[in-house]
Amino acid sequence: MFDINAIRADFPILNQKVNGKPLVYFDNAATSQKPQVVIDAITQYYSTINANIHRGVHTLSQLATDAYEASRQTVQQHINAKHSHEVLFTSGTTHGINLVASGFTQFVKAGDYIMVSALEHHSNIVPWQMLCERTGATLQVIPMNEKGELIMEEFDRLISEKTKIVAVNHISNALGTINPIKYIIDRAHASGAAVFIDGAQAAPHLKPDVQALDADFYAFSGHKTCGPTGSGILYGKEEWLEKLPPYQGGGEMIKEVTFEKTTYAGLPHKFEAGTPHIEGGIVLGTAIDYLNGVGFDAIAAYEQNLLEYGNQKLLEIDGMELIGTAAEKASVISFNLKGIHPYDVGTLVDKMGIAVRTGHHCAQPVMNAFCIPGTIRASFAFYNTKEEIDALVAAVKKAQMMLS
Ligand code: 7TS
Repeated sequence: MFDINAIRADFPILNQKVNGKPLVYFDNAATSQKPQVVIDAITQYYSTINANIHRGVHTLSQLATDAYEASRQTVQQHINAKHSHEVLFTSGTTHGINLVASGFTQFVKAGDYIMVSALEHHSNIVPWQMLCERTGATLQVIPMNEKGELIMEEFDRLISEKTKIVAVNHISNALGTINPIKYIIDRAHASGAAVFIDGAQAAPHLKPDVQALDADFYAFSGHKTCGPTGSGILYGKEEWLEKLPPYQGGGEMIKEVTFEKTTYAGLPHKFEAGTPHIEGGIVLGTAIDYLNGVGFDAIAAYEQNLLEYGNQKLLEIDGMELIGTAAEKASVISFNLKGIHPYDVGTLVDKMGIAVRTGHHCAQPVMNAFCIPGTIRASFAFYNTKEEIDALVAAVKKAQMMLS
């Protein structure tokens, strides 16, 4: 375990009042807060080495390039990728999914299947639907049970040699379910399908080992992992990245351009057209170093403790309905109060300084499966406390009184 007061002191934003009340930030699944080292690293970059990368002979350009490539190596080590050129900088998870779904056009034909799960965020549904529309393939969906767990027997039944790629999240954003991705990857590989893991909600809570998982692709967003907005990572196995076509054309992704024909640069540059989010890429490395300094084992243990406490305390409220009660869960609690619209609760608790997300959480199919318009979602990070959960419970009770 770690010193929670020291951790909280790393996050300047937490030390303020919102609507006259101490801020309780429970919208971490939407975006995480940033520690001072990350905020400082942004200023440091622009104050000392700002230059375009991979193209200047001048010193600043080389320093910026070195910092960018050092960050790529930080990420490579963090996720245990075999090669640093398997680590692509993106603008976030959505970008990574679109890059792969677009590239898969040439590997998919009418009659094939693309598989997603009932628990996906819209960004891990829509690009695959678009792929189906382009190719005539059909979308298959791994269903879930009433606890919000994927039904593996159905997955086993659905998958076939016609399934070209299985795209699932590691952790669900709407319910917090941790999915059995190792099982899914191994079973999909046995029938010849590639696997894309949407790690947007996992990367803030755990250290993915892409080689141990044997994932073909693994994507996450910098802004959910204490890093800058607009930064992200797409890991792809070398053999897949070699096979996939470039996603965007432009500067820095070419070997040679003539009007007759262009040849492309090697990995990772083939997928990094144009001037990237240089500071974002560099500072994402700072964020990952920070999280590793705190320690993912400590983070997981602490957050599980918050989850248990939150479940227990929220269930003491009359009319409480927890949505998503999977056996394996990350620190996300989605809930509703009987007879009250989630939006009304969210609005009232905000007046009491508490930030939660309400609505469908960009996972409308999940809400449809539970026949609800949305939920109130409290998503905890390692810098949250039990006292903050107490404040949430008190605020929800107060909102309930005002609304009933
Ligand atoms: N996949 C999952 C599982 C997500 O939770 C999100 C964002 C995305 C993909 C997209 O990430 P982006 O960084 O490219 O936008 N999820 C949420 C959320 O739960 N609340 O706000 C954003």
